[in-house]
Amino acid sequence: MQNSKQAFFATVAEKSDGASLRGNYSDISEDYVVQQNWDRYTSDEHALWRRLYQRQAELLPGRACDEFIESLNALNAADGIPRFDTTSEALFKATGWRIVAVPGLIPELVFFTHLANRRFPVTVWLRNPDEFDYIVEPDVFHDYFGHVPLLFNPVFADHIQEFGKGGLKAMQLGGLDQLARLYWYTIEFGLVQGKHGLRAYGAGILSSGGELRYCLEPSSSHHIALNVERCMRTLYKIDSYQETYFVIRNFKQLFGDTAPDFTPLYERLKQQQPLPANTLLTGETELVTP
Ligand code: HBI
Ligand code: FE
Repeated sequence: MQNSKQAFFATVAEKSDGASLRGNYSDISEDYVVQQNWDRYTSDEHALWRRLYQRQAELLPGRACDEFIESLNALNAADGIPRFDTTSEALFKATGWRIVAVPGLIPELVFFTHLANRRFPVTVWLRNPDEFDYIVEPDVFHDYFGHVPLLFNPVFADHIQEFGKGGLKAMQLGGLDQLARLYWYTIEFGLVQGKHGLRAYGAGILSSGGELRYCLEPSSSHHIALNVERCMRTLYKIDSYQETYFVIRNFKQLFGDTAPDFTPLYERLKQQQPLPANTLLTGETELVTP
């Protein structure tokens, strides 16, 4: 599955018209930034946003980390698709980040360059009603509801910028596959130790009705402490719940663990077979027991 994801992004890079993707990539600029055109959203789209928001908001207590819930509430984004420029003003004051509107998935190089410059790409289109429970490509609900709130947290915001810089480096070192796994298992599907138990901080979980329930329940999925090298070896599937969840103690750990130069790590990983998504290695302790 990992290669199909890589091929998928390579397709975006090759076909700049992005014909295979939902968004409108015609006459796209170098940085893939477009206008949000907020006035073009229909009342049906705002109503669908409200339904998506309401469904997730009811699930957050006891499942999402405190930092996410606090930031989300401050965004007042429940009533309809938010205006990115209004959010950007508040976000810039909080942590120096801005939102940039994009037509959908964009090539790695462009994506990481935005992150390295404290610009978070947010897709402008909203899913169809029949995609209420699952969507393959990130839409505005996944990107805004899932990713934007934690950009108000200073430690997390610094981490995402470092991640962007790390992505550019990984592309030079041939470590993109490994770094994409780290991104997947932390920024998209990561869990953190909360005061009262494990909590979700990954955007892919927080924007998913099903996985936000599933990820904390005892199941056949593993819940193990994050080890960056182990995580970078672990394959993932893009169309099912995670078979392994990696758990951090706090955002400082995430920032600290990803600060070192990964060059030697990429070299070691190139010599090793990737691990299937459902691997549990000897010595690894399950943090959620049935
Ligand atoms: N483009 N718009 C957008 N959003 C993403 O999350 C994204 C992307 N392009 C590349 C990419 N993610 C991956 O390289 C990362 O998930 C590692
Ligand atoms: Fe995402």
